[in-house]
Amino acid sequence: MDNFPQTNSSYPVGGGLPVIQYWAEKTLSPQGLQLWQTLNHKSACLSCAWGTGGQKGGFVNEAGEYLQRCAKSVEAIAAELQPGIKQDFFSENSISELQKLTSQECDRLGRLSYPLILRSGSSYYQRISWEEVYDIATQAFNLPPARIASYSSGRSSNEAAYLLQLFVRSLGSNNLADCSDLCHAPSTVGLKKVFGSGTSMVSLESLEHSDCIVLIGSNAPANHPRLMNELIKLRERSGKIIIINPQIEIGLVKFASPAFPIKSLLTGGSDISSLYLQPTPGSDVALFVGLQKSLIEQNLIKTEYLKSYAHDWQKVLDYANNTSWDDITKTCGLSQEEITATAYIIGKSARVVFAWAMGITQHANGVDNVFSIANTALITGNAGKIGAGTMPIRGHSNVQGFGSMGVTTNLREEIKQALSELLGKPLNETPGYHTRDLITAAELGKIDTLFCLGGNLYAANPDLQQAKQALSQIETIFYVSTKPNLGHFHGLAKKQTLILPVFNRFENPHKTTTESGNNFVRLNNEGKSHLQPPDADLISEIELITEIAHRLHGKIPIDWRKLQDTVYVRKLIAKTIPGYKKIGTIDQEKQEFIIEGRIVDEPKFPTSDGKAQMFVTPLPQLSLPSKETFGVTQNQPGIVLILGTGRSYGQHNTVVYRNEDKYRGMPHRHCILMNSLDVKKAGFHEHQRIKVKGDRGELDNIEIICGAILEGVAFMFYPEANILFQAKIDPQSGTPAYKRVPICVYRSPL
Ligand SMILES: Nc1nc2c(c(=O)[nH]1)N[C@H]1C(S)=C(S)[C@@H](COP(=O)(O)OP(=O)(O)OC[C@H]3O[C@@H](n4cnc5c(=O)[nH]c(N)nc54)[C@H](O)[C@@H]3O)O[C@H]1N2
Ligand SMILES: Nc1nc2c(c(=O)[nH]1)N[C@H]1C(S)=C(S)[C@@H](COP(=O)(O)OP(=O)(O)OC[C@H]3O[C@@H](n4cnc5c(=O)[nH]c(N)nc54)[C@H](O)[C@@H]3O)O[C@H]1N2
Ligand code: SF4
Ligand SMILES: [Mo]
Repeated sequence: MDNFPQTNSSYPVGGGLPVIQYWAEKTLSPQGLQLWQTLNHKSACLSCAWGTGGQKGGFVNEAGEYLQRCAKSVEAIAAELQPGIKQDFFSENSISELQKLTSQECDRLGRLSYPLILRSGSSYYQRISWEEVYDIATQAFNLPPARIASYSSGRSSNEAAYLLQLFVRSLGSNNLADCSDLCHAPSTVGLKKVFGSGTSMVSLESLEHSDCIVLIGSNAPANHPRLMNELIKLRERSGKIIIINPQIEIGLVKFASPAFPIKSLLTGGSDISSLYLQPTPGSDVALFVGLQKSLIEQNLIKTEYLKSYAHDWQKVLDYANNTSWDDITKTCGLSQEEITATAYIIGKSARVVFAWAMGITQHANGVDNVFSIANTALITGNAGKIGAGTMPIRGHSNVQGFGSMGVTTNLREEIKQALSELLGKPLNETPGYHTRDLITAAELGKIDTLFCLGGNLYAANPDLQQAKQALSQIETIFYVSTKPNLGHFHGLAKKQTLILPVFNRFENPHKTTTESGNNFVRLNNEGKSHLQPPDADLISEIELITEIAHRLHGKIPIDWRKLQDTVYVRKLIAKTIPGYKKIGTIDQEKQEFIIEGRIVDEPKFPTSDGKAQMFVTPLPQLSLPSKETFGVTQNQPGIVLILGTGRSYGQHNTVVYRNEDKYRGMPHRHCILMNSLDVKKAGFHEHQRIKVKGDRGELDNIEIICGAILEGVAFMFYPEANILFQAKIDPQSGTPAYKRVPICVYRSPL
């Protein structure tokens, strides 16, 4: 039943040669020695949340397996090891010059190494001292709590995250927007409702016992490369891999991993997909309801399990039974036969893991997508046993830690209680702004001070024009960062914009911790930066947050300066964060650990009565606007398509490292990947330059590339594509539908 789709990529397998070339180039470069030292530093990989490194050494995962760092990790470290930006750079380049830089050019300026300010009326960022920064901060945070907000990205440590939320909450604000609002919020919201915990219930060890993985809306070869080793091992033990993705990602068909060098050399890589399904973007609920219907029809459901361990399962089964095959197949574009064959594999497998990423969450019905996956896991008895369960594949290397530490607008009751005891007062009950609400509030002039702990709030949002306008209504913005990005030059505040340089994970003068997507907490050793005084003047994130807090509150209700020693922060975390008790002794014992209560290997879930709660997931009503809606006439060459935006193989989120994407055959950033039938239908040809229009903006001179993508669907890179559209927002999670954007690809009349 293996089906191996074909692609037009110049690389017939994912991974392989380009990855090895990149390793060789980087590690043999003049920077090579430093790179090797950093790779061996005892700290977690900076890049993705799969998690590698820590106390066992830079190349080891939590199972103790060696050779676990991928080229993405090298890419991230190499960028951090760049020299500091020269003293005179900012006095020689005005803001309008800086605004001409691309994402890649911003990153290549080098490391930020001294504090900068851009005052209204001035055209230049100027160096200032930390004393001046603290003076400005003391004034900027001395305002009504509703007018203060933070945004964060998941690269910083648990300790910094904990202090950030403690500081913001101590001011009386709950406005803790986070990049996870744009990312896995639907997984957190959905899984919490179903199973009582918003994270993966599968550990790496448990994953190694699975005999079937359903991988949905994830481009793991690019974004979580070491997950590919688990997929290869699963195929080697005769397990099945079902891929659900409208686009054929070459590395999901065949992948050459450096962890399996002989196999890669002899066979050119390992087979990944046993079955590759290409549903219409945004239709996964229909596919999963179809799978449920077919499982019922094939008598492959576990009724006794449902009776014992789940609520409302009958409603879910009734809904699947009563939904017609016609509605299901028309919505998702897959045939009944394909769905039946897939249901058979799932139903006959002993231990199935359902894993997903942005193809599931970044939709107007992202939470429903997650519910429909969880329902399918439950009706086949695949939740609450070793080798099975639900596994959201998280993004940034510590994004999950940020959530655990309480950087969220949906704070768990236990944490709320513990924090109010710590702060000696009840927490403010006014709901906080998540990222999209923050943009709206800022646009309405409701925010005066914004503290960004990492990230790129400007370029990560849909509708860049709106983001820029919204940020320009804020009086003061602090960008706490390691390297310059588009946001620093386009997301400017009304009165003053500050860029504050900080050490990264392997440079901090104290130990920190991070949490992987598999719920494993790693300890990061102290390090040293290559950026040294007098040119460089960086501090740690911990020092920055605690010093501002100290200037505002002194020792009330806690001694903020004492918290500059992260041992004390860990003591507070151990006391106030559920499942994190072991962090209290990690300094003495160096014992990294799996967070208590997260891995579920018996069908007793962390809900109030131990049972899972199932939810009916209505089929989405999917439609596309006409050409005329975009102002393009019927007789003009062009076509309306569903655009999915995402990452190339050479970028980390809004930061571009390399222009080309060899695996998809896209030679630069200004390409659109289309199905060749659509290209023909529209009256175009491959490599033609066309216009792409969304509901908010237009990009011109975009090159058409034909690729293995479903008919009617197109793919472009973010953040550039964020100029085009105002995304729909999932009402249950606040996450934008970046993966289903109506666009018109057209050409002006000659
Ligand atoms: N190297 C590198 N690593 C990264 C990142 C990076 O930028 N670079 N970013 C990190 C972060 S923050 C995140 S969140 C993750 C992102 O990791 P991914 O989620 O893997 O990244 P995306 O590029 O958003 O790709 C999502 C996949 O979903 C598919 N898809 C699109 N629409 C649909 C749909 O409707 N249904 C289904 N089933 N599939 C769909 C797309 O074709 C694509 O293959 O990676 C993390 N790791
Ligand atoms: N169209 C479209 N838009 C999207 C997405 C999509 O798929 N399509 N994906 C969304 C997703 S999943 C996410 S997570 C967001 C990403 O949104 P963000 O997390 O906001 O953006 P990043 O590009 O990861 O942020 C990069 C910056 O972080 C800073 N940084 C790096 N390391 C550190 C550190 O250790 N400390 C500090 N303080 N700063 C550091 C650097 O200055 C770097 O420039 O984008 C979202 N936007
Ligand atoms: S898979 Fe992720 S965590 Fe592991 S080395 Fe690669 S980027 Fe780092
Ligand atoms: Mo993300």
